[in-house]
Parts: sequence; structure tokens; C-alpha cells
Amino acid sequence: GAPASLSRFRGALVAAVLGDCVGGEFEGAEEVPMESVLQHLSNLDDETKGNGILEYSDDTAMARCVVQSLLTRAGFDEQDMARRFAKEYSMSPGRGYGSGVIQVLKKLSSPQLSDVYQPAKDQFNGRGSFGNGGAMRAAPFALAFPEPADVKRCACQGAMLTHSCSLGYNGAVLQALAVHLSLQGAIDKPQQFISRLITEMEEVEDNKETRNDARILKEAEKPFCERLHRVRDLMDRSTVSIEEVISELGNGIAALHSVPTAIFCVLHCLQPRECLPANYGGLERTIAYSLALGGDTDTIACMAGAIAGAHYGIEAIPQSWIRCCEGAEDADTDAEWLHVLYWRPSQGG
Ligand code: R7I
Ligand code: MG
Ligand code: MG
Repeated sequence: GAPASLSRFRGALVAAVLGDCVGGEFEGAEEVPMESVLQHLSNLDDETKGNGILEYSDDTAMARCVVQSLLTRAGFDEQDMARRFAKEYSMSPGRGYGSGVIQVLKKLSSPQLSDVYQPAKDQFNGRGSFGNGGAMRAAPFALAFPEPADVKRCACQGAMLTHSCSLGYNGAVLQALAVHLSLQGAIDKPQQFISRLITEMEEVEDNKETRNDARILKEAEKPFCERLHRVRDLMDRSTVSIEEVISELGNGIAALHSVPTAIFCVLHCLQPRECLPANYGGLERTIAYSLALGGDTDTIACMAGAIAGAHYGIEAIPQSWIRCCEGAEDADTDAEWLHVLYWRPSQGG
């Protein structure tokens, strides 16, 4: 498809919801046999076997707040976004939120709060969360702004409302950049795509906050860059086992152990793979493969889904999957509005 076409917008937002909804089944599982994944996905095609509608979790609940805020305010407004997160949590607290972030969401609902970034800064003894909760909702920023500088800045600030550790918010920047590039068709050249992400992250991680957090948490000086180099090494290999992907990249709840993993899932599934059905297209392969990694499956599949959906477009998504997932139709409509926002004439040029 053409760069930043409507099909790519719809693909990104809808596949993110699907990843979250179908991934919920395996979240936290240590080992997920591919057979179980394929059984779960084939149930979606068979309405008599399906267990009705698969509900979305916090990943989609918060992404929907991001979308509504960006559309209503026609740009990033931290007060508005914070209010929407707090309201969403208070209305549906049972969506599977991370155990730490709940404190932040409760504080954000206080009318006395003057600095919306403060509650996130109080987390984990003042260092802030490195969870993937900022990254899981970062895709809409790539769909709202055509300029990469805006995507980076707003994805970062949007994540900082709950995640003030650089290993949290830089994961959101990486995820938004991956969706941004995918939307432009950059995954047609996978080697260049990963190189561009590394170049971008070299700059994003070149500051004292990142160096400080990395030192305290005993990570490489530029943690996301180091992981992206591992992604590149794994891409170059003819065979890679699931165990190796997990040990090299991780499948956990930290942004560092899940965003590079999601990017790898997309790149690995660009070609048919022996472990996946031959009748699957690339998007179906990406979702199935993400689930088979186990661990934080809803979030990894949600992030991989957004990147893959922006690459393949809405046509690659099975209708039967869309029908089974709560919020998928809404995402499709929201994508149209974001497409309008993205393509509106630039303000004050
Ligand atoms: O990041 P967050 O919003 O959680 C997102 C995850 C996704 O998988 C969702 O699908 C949902 O299941 O939750 O929530 P946080 O509570 O900020 O972070 C998640 C978890 O990461 C925390 O509950 C901690 O276990 C861990 N964590 C940390 N642990 C120690 N020190 C995050 N930051 C730290 C830290 O600094
Ligand atoms: Mg979740
Ligand atoms: Mg999760």
C-alpha cells in the first residue's frame, strides 16, 4: 500500500486490539505450545466453538484513552490524557492493570493534583516504573503525527504520565517509532528498518537520565540500542528457536524485555515459517508467533500487531478475528479519524 494509507492506519489500530484480546488467554504462561496457539486462533474462525467475545485488557483500554484524547484535543494534552486514564480505570478497574500503575491511576483522579507527571515519579521508591505500560499504548501517537520529532516527543510524554523511568518511556518511543516507520512502508527493507531504529534510539538514549537508570539497573549504557543489535543478529540467522528468542530478548513485563521482542516477531514472520501454518499470511503469523513466546503475550502481541498491521494493512486481518474481539470495530473507526488528523494541513507551517 501507499505510505500512510488509510488501510495501514486501520491495520495498525485493529491488529493491536486483536493482539491484546487473543493474547490474554496466555498472559503469564511460561510455556505455550504452538499447538495451543493454533487451536485458540482456529476457534476464532468457528463461531460454534468460540467462547464468545474476547475482552480487551488494560493495553487497549489505555490506548483508547490515548486515541480519544488525541482526537478531542487535536494533539497532545497531558491534563486531558491523564484525566481519561484515571476515569477509565475507575470505571473498569478489572482490566488486568499492572500492580504498580494502579497507584498512579488512583492519584491521577484527585482534583487537587497540580502536576500530572508527579504520581508516576513517586513509583518504585522514586525511580519510576520500567514496565511496558507506556509502550503498550504508544501506537496511536504514530498515527496522529506525521513528523517523527512529534511522534517521539508525544509518545515519551504520554508514557511519562505513568512511567517515569527511562527504561519505561524510551520503550514507548521505540514502539511509536517502529509503527511510524512501518506506516511509511519501511519494513519492505527489513535491514534498513532495523538500522534506522538503531540510529534513532542512539539519539533517544543519549542523555544522562538514560545513562543513570541503565547504570542503576545494571543494563548496557544504551539498553534499547543493545537489544536492537540483538534483534539484528537474530534476524540474520537462518533458524532461531523460541528459547533463544526468550533468552536473548525476553518476554516479560519490562519494556526492555518486550518492545524489542515485539519488533523481532514482526521481522521474523515476514517469511513463512515451518512452525506456522502455510495458509497463514504475515499478520496471522506475527500474532501466532507472539503468543507462542509465552510471558506477557497480550502486550507483545498488541505491540507486534500494531507494527505488523501498519505494514500489511487492514486487508490482511481475518474478518472472523475482528468479529471475536471487543473493541476491534471501534479501533477501525478511530483509525479513520486519526488518518484525518494525521493528514490535516500543518498548523502555522
Ligand atoms: O507497566 P504497567 O502498566 O504494566 C503493564 C503490564 C502489561 O503486561 C499489561 O498487559 C498488564 O498486564 O500489565 O504497570 P507497572 O505496575 O508500572 O509495571 C508492571 C510491573 O513491572 C510492576 O508491577 C512490577 O512488578 C514491575 N516493575 C518494577 N519492579 C521493580 N522495580 C516495573 N518497574 C519496576 C521497578 O522499578
Ligand atoms: Mg493487558
Ligand atoms: Mg500484558
